[in-house]
Amino acid sequence: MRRAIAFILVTVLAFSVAGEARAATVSISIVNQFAGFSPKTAKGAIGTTFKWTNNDSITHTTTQNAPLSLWNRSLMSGHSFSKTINFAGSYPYHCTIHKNMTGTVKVPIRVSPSSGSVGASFSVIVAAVTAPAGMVYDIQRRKGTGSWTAWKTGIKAMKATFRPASKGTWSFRSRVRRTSNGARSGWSPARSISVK
Ligand SMILES: [Cu+2]
Repeated sequence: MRRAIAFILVTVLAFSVAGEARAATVSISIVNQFAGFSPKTAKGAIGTTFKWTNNDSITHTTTQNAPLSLWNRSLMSGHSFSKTINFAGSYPYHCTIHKNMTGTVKVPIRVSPSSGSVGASFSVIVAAVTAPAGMVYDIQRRKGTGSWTAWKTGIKAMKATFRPASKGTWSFRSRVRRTSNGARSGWSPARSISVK
């Protein structure tokens, strides 16, 4: 019974987290070919919709870098394009017309709760959805300021459970990867938990 209640609580929490994130929109202005994108680095939680608006008088594109190539849209003056990013990661993009115009969208991993005891369960949330066909998630972790090591590689689930066996600070980061060609996002901004 306690286990069932815990499961329901975790499920409700996971859905509320995803729902919250999905509602958010982060706006990015395409200023001009010299000033580029503003902000140059945009950050939003898993499920955030990033919205580019071309505020210049000429056409620009927002094009996620190959080989991952998650989006590519040409925008005439005054037009907008929205893209919801459901996976934690770091996504460099550019304008194909003006090579100096570059930007990055950053989506941090999410860990919950932020602190707890040895043996407790922590949720490590990497996405708002099960990985689409042909895509997987990789998660790395590190203890304290140690080196990053692979923890979960090639998973489809949107989250994983971590049960620390020792005290200290544990950090996590993740990315999305296309299995057919190995194309991948950069690592997400990391998040940490404190194990007491
Ligand atoms: Cu441009």
